[in-house]
This record gives sequence, structure tokens and C-alpha cells, in this order.
Amino acid sequence: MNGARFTGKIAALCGGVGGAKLALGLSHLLEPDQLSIIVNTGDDFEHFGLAISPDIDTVIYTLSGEVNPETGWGRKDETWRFMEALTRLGGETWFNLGDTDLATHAFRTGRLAGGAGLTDVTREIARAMGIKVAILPATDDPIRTVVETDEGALPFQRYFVGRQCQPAVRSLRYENARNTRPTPQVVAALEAPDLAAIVICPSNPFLSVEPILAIPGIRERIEARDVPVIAISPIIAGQSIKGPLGKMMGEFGMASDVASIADHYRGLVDILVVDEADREAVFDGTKKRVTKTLMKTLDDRIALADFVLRTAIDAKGDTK
Ligand code: FO1
Repeated sequence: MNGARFTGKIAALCGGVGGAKLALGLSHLLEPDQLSIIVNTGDDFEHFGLAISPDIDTVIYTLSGEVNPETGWGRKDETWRFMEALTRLGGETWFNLGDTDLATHAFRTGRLAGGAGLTDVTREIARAMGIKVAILPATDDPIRTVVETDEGALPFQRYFVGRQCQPAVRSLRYENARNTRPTPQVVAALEAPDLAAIVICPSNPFLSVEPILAIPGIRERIEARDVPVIAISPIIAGQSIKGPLGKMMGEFGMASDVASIADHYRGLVDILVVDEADREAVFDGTKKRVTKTLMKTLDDRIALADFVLRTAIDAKGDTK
């Protein structure tokens, strides 16, 4: 399909690496004003006094073609003089900051210190990198994912990067969530009269999607819309492609399969798109659509986005 035939708007909820791949695919098929990407900010943290927003930067770098293709985060062709000098100083080196990535963090920190909101700063960075699609932090208020593990409570990056997701997860908290509000831009995207579908990208439901849904008013606005809510499973044949999802689901006592994903999203999601490897999966209450969901190439990202848009067109009207 080319974007011209798809006439409505899409609001996509997105976390880091996996979600950004589908967001890139969608950005190739839709006009910029047709797509709003609502991004998780629960991974955000302060490091050396710098305001770091990893999922926002992963989406920006991915849509601008700047992302490091090996890691899915940070920038390609990166240099590491800062980290080398930091190591010589005996500074903390558990979180890698590339030289050009550092400019993004320094720019954002300066603008926030000057009183700008995260949404405005994100728009400035995205525009400077040639992105016309709206990349929207889910909130401009601070929200922090805290991982309760068998080693105690860990701020998200300390768990994810510092400990490489080793500790067993007992539960997750989204600190300050009750005091946050969706931004006006996020409200407008979810309330757009010509919204055709809401897409939940294949990000970790607990680490990337839940911190967005925990912001008062977001889940309610999604449930209130009569448009199809389409999620793409981040689990394929019992495995998560990247990150700790499979391990975490086991620690939560869940089977790491698409039926558990359907259970988790029940009531919110109308359609769950699963990979061909899960064609035989059975779950009730949520419609199943099957396609290739593993995205290795740009063509894979575009093909999955095309499938999602076709699914939205076919689903018109038969929402929950
Ligand atoms: N992930 C890592 O596993 N190791 C890192 O050193 C690391 C540095 C980093 C720097 C900037 C940035 O935007 C992301 C970075 N990430 C790193 C990924 C980050 O932990 C994200 O939160 C994950 O991609 C999960 O969304």
C-alpha cells in the first residue's frame, strides 16, 4: 500500500528499539501529519547532571537513519573520546555516552534548564534531524520506572544497563505516575476526529507501554475511542527479540507466549498481530492476525507497517 490510500491518522505507542522499528516502517507509508508517535519516558534519568531520554532518542535516531544498527540505540559511526577521558578520570562508565549522542543530552539539558518542556525540546531535536513526524513524549512531567528485584529496588537504567537485567524482577513501579498528565499534543493525537487506529508497537508491555498507560487519562482516552487498537506481539515463539521480556514474564509467573500478551492487553486491545511462528496460538477476546513480525531489514519494517495499516482498514467498525 502507499500512504496515499490510507487516509486516517495513526497514534502509535512506542518504547525503545523494537517499537522504533515499526514507527520507522509507518513513517515510510504515511504523510507526516498522519502519524503521531507517543513515546515512553519511564526510562529517562539524570546522569552527570544530564537529562537522558533513551526511548525518545532511539525513536529520533531510528527515524532519522542515524541509529546504531547493531545496538538499536545511540548513533552510528559514533566516537568515544568522552568515555575514554571519563575512564581516565575514574568516572562512572556503566552507561555509555557516545560523543555525538552527548550533544543531544547536553542540548536537551540546557533547553530544559532554560524552562522548555520535554515535548518542545524533542520537537527541536527531531526537526534538526530532519524528522517531520510528531514524536511526542507521553508526558512532560517526570515519571520513572523502578524495578523491584530480589536485590532491592533499582532505577530502570541501573537494572537494564548497570545489571544487564540479571536480577529477578518481583514487580515494577512507575514513580510519580499519578502526578503526571498527558501533554496537550498527546491528548490531541488520541482525540483526533480523523484518527483511524491506535497502534501499540512491539515494545516491552511492562517496561515501555505500561509507563505510558499509567499516565492518568491515556488509557481512558484509548478505551473511549471507537477506533481499532492494534498491538504487535513483542514475543515470537516464546522469545523476546531483544531485552528482558521473556525472562521477566517467567519471573512474573507468566508463560512467555502470545496468549499471555493477549491476556495482558485484554480490554484495551482489539487485535493482536502475531508472527507466523505463532499462527496456531489460541487466545480469546482479542482478534488474532498473522504475519511476519520479525523486523531485520527496512523492507521488513515497512511490510509490517503495511500489514498493520491494512488490518486497521479491515477492522473499521468492528471494535470492542
Ligand atoms: N543500553 C545498554 O545496554 N548499554 C548502554 O551503555 C546504553 C547507553 C545508552 C545511551 C543513550 C541511550 O539513548 C540509550 C542507551 N542504552 C544503552 C539503551 C537504553 O538503556 C534504553 O533504555 C534501552 O534501549 C531500553 O529502552
